[in-house]
Amino acid sequence: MPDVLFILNGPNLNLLGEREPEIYGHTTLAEIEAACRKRGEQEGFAIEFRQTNFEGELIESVQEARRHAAGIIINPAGYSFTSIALLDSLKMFNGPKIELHISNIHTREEIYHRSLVSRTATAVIAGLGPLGYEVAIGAMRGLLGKR
Ligand code: CA2
Repeated sequence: MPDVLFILNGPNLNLLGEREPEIYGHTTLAEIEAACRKRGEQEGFAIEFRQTNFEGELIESVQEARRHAAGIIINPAGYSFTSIALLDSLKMFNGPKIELHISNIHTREEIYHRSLVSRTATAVIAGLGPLGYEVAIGAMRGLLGKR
């Protein structure tokens, strides 16, 4: 049975490719999901890819990951900076957790500089654009060991 990776996406990421291409590019979330599935297959992972605009739903996915996933890749979007509840849920996940941002949050306005989620993340990827997702999947293979 392949290891399962949960790839979780927070609010507004369903609009990727439609607005603010100068920050987030032209790639849609569906295209990112397709690339993740392809890379996941190459790395021997089963991919569970989700997006939600609801904080509680994101937390429920993290809780579900405790039972089913070897690792979590999460783009918490706006909840990165506000949600202690999301931070608490991630703290209870024992496997590797990669926090991912498409943009480089540190070159943006100050409100995007202090991610709460980073306090529990194994690693943080920011600024690689959609490629960051594939880099994170490759890194998970290293963190979890060989197939
Ligand atoms: O760069 C990222 O991936 C972010 O997590 C995206 C979040 C932002 O709050 C973080 O600071 C960085 C915002 C996602 C908003 O998504 C949009 C998608 C299309 C158009 C406009 C916003």
